[in-house]
Amino acid sequence: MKKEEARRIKVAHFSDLHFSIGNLLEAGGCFHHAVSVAISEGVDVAIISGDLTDHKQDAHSAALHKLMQEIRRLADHCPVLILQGTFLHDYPGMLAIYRFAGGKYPVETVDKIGQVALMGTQWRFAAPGDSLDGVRLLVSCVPTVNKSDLVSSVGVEHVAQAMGDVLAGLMQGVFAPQNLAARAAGVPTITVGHGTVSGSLTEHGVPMAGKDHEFSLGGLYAAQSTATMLGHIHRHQSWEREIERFTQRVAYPGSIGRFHYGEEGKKGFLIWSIGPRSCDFEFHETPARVMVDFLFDGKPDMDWLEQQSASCVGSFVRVRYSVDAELAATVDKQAIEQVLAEAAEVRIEPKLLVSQRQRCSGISTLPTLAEKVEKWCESTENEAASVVGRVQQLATRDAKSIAANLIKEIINEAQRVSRERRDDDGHALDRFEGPELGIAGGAGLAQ
Ligand SMILES: [Mn+2]
Repeated sequence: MKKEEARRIKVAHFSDLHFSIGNLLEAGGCFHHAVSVAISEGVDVAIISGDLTDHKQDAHSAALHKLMQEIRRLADHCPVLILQGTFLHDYPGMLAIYRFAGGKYPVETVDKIGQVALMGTQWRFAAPGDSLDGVRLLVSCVPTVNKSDLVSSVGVEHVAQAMGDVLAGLMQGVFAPQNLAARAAGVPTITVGHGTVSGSLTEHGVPMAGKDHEFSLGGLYAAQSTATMLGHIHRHQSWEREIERFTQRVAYPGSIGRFHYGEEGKKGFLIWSIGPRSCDFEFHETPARVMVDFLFDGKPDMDWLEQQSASCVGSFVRVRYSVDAELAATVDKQAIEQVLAEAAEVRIEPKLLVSQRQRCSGISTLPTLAEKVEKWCESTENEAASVVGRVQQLATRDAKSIAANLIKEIINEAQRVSRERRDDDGHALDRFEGPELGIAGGAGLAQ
């Protein structure tokens, strides 16, 4: 047990920083806070599991400058390991520049599958079967894998499945033997990956079902590392398994800040404590912005919005509503902004419902209303015989006489049906009269 305690290592795990000019305040503030906490907690190592930037950044971008400053602060405190995230975010080749952040300790970047060992305070790439002498920590890395490499070998239709199989095979076949050796030698082990675990939940609460994802929990556990640190999904979540006093944990810290409306849950990062046979982590919340979503089915209810305004001070508020296109102009967007004037941002997103119209060519050239209605009936599959008559009634008679006429029609129809049944069945349906239809007083209206 003493040996286990002696070999424990404290690791800060950050992910999905998404630095960009648009995200600068959020990413900058949250990551600065996280780095400060990690330093004051005295972590031995820092790992960033991908998506450091939101997209390709110019070398002189203020966002990249701020990110490099924070990596430098980390590297002045401990060794740093950075994993390739989604290519759209960590643009191919961008990772290499983080090594030049400077600092007392090395910053290593990994964009290929493989293992990295921490010797003292230096990172070394490790091959299967390498000696574990002097190794403080063994990290198996599964960065974003280029799917196009797989397409050529297995064909497009098998790529999704093949990806999972290839990675699971890799973890079990290549990483596991070295991790088991490390466990026997008392060396803590980590797997770092960027991708989706089947069955995980997105930040919007959507379960990622199916098998076309990079990772399965079983595949990750099969790597036999103690801690599995993941990036890609922006919602914090974790899993654990204990077999024969060997505890494995898998966790996403989630994104460092809140970058989109509708993202649920707290934002933060993890500080792990990892031994050769067990691990644990603590979630540390970052001061991510508060984003509020209001959704109206129809025009926004201004009185209700006014009641909410006090709780929206300093928040990012999105107001969404769906109205008929004809009514769009009647929604006063300025009034919404005024009601929520103390919010940090108000985003108004109308959804216009466009009514479906069917063309009825030639209708405008017909001389009389009756003919127009008849044409309309044809193209909308209505019964012209009854509709045209009704339209003529509308034009020539008053409401009371139209109603009386209708009631008379209904009674006549009911009596006709009743007579027919009597003829058919040979006996009377004695209660099938006017009053049964709820129009007892109707006769009084008849002319
Ligand atoms: Mn991401």
